[in-house]
Amino acid sequence: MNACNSSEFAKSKTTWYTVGMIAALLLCPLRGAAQDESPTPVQIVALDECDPTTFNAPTKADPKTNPNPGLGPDFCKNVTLGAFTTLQDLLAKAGAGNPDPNWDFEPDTLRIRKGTPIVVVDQGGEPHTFTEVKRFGGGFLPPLNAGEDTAPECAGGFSNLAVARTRILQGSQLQVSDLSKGEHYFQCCIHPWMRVKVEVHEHGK
Ligand SMILES: [Cu+2]
Repeated sequence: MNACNSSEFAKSKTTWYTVGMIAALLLCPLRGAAQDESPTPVQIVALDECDPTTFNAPTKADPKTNPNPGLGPDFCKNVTLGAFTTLQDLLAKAGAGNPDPNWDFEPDTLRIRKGTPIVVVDQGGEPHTFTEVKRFGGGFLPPLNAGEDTAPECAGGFSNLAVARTRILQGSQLQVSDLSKGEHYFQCCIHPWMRVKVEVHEHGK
């Protein structure tokens, strides 16, 4: 009787042990897969308050009908709630070295683990670029540079494929992945005071 019970107990124990092992084998790969999942991207937003009326005026000046030429139709989408900056004010402020702070990337500094993608979303009304530069500098439109030299990475504007690739249109986004460990500098090649420093550190630290 005792032997029988002991045998039953051992059998039961073995069964549960087996079930446990199978469960562990099933669960372990899942845990492993979960750990290997790509990290959640972090977001940067591009903001501006472009005034559709002055930005979208025809590019060709006409003293009578178009004294303040703009950048052409549909350049600026109406996204702000009346807090517009006219094209003329934007140019005047930037030219004086006092650029409009409402043209901005947020946050200004980002600390991420290596492997974390960055998604830059243009929530402003006009196009921007998110271009990596070795050192912050001017953009490709000298009137907006306040005398600062154009950063070499911005040279040529959108005729430079490398710059065009970093363009972000209104309502769209750009993903930046695989940044190496260390500090990275990004700026808008149109509005060069829009700047972000990204610090990439090793996984687990
Ligand atoms: Cu910009």
